[in-house]
Amino acid sequence: MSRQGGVVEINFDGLVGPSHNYAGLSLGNLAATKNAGETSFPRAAALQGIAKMRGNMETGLAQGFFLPLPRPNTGWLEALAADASTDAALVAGAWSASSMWTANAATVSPAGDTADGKCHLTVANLVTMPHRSHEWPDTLAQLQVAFGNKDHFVVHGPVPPCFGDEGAANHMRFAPSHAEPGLEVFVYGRSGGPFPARQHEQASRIVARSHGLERALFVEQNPEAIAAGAFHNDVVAVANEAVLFTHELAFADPAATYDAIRQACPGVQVVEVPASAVSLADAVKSYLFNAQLITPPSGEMTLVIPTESWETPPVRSWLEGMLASNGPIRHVKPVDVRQSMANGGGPACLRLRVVADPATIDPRFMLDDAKASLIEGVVGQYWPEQIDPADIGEESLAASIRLARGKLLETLELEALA
Ligand code: SUG
Repeated sequence: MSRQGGVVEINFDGLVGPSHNYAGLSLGNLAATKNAGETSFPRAAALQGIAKMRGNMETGLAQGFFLPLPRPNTGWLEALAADASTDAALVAGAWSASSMWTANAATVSPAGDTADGKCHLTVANLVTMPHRSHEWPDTLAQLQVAFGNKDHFVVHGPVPPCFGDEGAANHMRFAPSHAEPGLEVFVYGRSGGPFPARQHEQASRIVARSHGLERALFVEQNPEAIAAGAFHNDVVAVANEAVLFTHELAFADPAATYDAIRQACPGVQVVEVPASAVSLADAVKSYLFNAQLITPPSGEMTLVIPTESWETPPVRSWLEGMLASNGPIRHVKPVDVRQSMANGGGPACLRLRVVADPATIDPRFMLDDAKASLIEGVVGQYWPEQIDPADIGEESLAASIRLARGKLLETLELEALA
């Protein structure tokens, strides 16, 4: 499908913010917990993310981006009556750059799937994790600008807070091709052993109803997968057009899930990785399924995986076998997003998919080579090189983080979102 004109899939990546750090705030996210207290490298993190976007643009895909949110969020800390003397974790939460994982920004239903023929977006409330629960107001403000064209988009506020909603990370879409009407599959959790099930069934149903979906399915995540560290379904499964790439243990009832998908969307092919080839532990550690499964204009479906997957021997041998077979996934492309990976965010976490005509989106949120270079320039000059978790809360660092974001907004002519 051509990049110019018409309805295509656009990946909106989160630019990694200048406060990127390893505070270990996400219970159930094994990488984030393991790396708690490590020194982070915000500048390198942001450049890795931009390099990933450039790689996808080179294959001919349309690319957009979202801005980092204002951090530290002092208004949130004031509302909680918290400071470093009372609760260091809340202070770290106010500094978190977690909005970079835009798969959690919103749930998106393309125009072809909805009753009113418009593309609907619901900002995710992210209520399960305190450090993520204050993202939505600023994310919503951004969505309202980027998708402000009311002839084509409807932007919804969050699902009421008693129901946890994590956005597109627990949502898949199947269609013969992106521009055609599709089936939307919402994956919710009921229990996750020692870890929280972040996506609630009611939240999924509320989103589906308010988007006016013609075809929707609701399926349960395997509690064993959540307990193994798959805090979002996109850690164990990914869909693209008529292909589901999934771990055998992703869903509570895999056979019934595949059948229901195939029944509602005939022609779907399931590429299932058995636990005997890649254990759940290796799937979570390597983030094999947190890949971007993309269809470049060549039509040859490509799996954009984190380097860590390629370096995990059972995963690599499974992928090599897959490539040698005649399956629907024709290419595998490793990318280095190590800074994000160390917080449990792979290539798929870093992007929100929107199926729409790029011409209907505010052009300030669309990326091309020249703009990528401009952003790299601002990152190179203003993003902190490193952050030690002990620096969190320091006023001089806060000032440089604010300055960095301000310079980015100025460069992109998006000061209105200051
Ligand atoms: O919510 N990590 C994020 C990672 C999100 C990944 N997204 C998807 N799977 N779509 C999270 O757990 C770590 C931040 C910290 O611990 O400081 C964090 O928020």
